[in-house]
Amino acid sequence: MLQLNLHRNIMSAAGEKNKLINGYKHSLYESTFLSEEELLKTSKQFFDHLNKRRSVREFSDREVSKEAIENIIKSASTAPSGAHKQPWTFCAISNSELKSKIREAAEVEELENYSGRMSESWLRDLAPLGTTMEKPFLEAAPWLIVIFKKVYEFDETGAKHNNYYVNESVGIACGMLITAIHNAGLVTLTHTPSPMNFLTKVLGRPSNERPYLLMPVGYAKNPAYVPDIERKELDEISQFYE
Ligand code: IYR
Repeated sequence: MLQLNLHRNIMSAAGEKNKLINGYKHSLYESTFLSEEELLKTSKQFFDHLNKRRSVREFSDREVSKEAIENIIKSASTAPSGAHKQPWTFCAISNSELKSKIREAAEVEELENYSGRMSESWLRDLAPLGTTMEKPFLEAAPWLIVIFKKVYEFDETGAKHNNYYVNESVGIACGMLITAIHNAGLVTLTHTPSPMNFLTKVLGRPSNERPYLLMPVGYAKNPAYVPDIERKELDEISQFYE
């Protein structure tokens, strides 16, 4: 079997659209080869663009179309995942009643968090960001996206199969979601009401899904203010081994 496939690989000359590798169909990767000049230009432009992203807590009531949200979710779902299981569900909510229910339940948990569950040093660390137990953005933003991680899947017989590297996979997808939101000229913040099991209930999610993050999405209020904070310098966040 293996030999046969090796033979096939040799037979399929470089550049063919499709070929079998170990018996599995593979297709040609369409790579973009940039000149060094283009590489530096595009990587710098992308950094400058992403460096403008901020977590914004004040939203405009301007609507955002469902189609834009769909494109953003599709972008996030291009993320790599353990064994390509894509262990995520993005729940997009524009329904006002549901948003109010979510706000109400989130604030119940946040009241506990801010009045005892979080340590003094945690509260001190959050003080410059101005976060409180009040979460008006959960009603003000036109959309809430709640990301669920799928810890396991059911097969056709109903048997459970665990997914792999679920936190890593969903974390990467959320990073890409944030990037897509920013790229669309919209804003978000990562809201982590804790514990957030109430989201499973409010949204009627199945037993194999666990809430992972909640992101309000919309246009920033005009004007909106964000904390005056700095990002770490390259030499603080990287180490090169050449
Ligand atoms: N989950 C709370 C507290 C909170 C925690 C961290 I770490 C933040 O960076 C911001 C907030 C909240 O969402 O308010």
